[in-house]
Amino acid sequence: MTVYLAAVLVAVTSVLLMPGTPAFAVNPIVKRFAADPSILVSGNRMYIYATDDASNSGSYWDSKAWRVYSSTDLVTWTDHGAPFSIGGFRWARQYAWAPAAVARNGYYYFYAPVDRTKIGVARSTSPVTGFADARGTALIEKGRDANTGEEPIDPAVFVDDDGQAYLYFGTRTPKAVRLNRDMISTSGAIQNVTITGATTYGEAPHMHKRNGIYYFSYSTGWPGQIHYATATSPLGPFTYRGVILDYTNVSTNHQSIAAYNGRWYIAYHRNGLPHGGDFRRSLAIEYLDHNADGTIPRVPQTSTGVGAS
Ligand code: FUB
Repeated sequence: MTVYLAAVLVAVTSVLLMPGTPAFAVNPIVKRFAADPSILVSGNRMYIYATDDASNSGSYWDSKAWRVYSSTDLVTWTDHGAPFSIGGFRWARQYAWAPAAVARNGYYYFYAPVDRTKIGVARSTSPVTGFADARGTALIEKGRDANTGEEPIDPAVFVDDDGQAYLYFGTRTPKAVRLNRDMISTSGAIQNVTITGATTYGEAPHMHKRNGIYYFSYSTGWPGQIHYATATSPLGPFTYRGVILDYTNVSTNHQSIAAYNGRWYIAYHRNGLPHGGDFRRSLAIEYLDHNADGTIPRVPQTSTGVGAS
């Protein structure tokens, strides 16, 4: 090694090891364009399922595959590639949009909106590969099912402590329906989720529960903030409580909230890589706190992210 190279190495190492200084920017968490994060915690890992913006045309959200990443320290992320693609649903053609995943019954279930009109479900014994269409038909389909709303997209799955699972989805009017224990069929009617207060619902529904309170979060529109509303039941009615995340620097906003190793986190997307934009978004993650009264303070959008300081 030359003297010059050795000097550079020493300088870089001393900066990285400076106490109290973030070792590096964690956000965006991966260097490939991806969006619409959905967190799944399984075993000792956090998985993030995402829309693959790197393989779209750059002028629309028209990619045909999804992406999955995982980490144990939330700093170093493994790219597991595409867990599933549109071709896995023989009845779907295009638009691999915001997915969601859940572990249950010894399987991983992957819920995915396609064609802007349907939500399908695939199943695997692995969280990152081997997913196959679990039904052969859409789980939710506009035109077939009553009350899907104009655009049944953005699935979010929540399993309550009593074992009852719920699927949330929808644009402009939030929708919810019970899932059977098999996680691949619905039970009862699709309901509207009602939220009272000074808020608007756009898309990106998400549910988390803490201390018996049901937190329904969502994007307000295009562009959107992430708002949240609370209830004492998973189907509401919900009362608007406030802003979790402000507008980002892209036209959409989409969040996922989960607890991991004793802390709460929010994953979302924004323009964070060179040549990024509305259709070339990047994944970010931040800490999310709950105040003593159960309210959620607004989350700052950082470059340092979590775990690195
Ligand atoms: O990625 C396509 C769409 O953009 C998602 O379905 C919405 O949530 C918005 O983020």
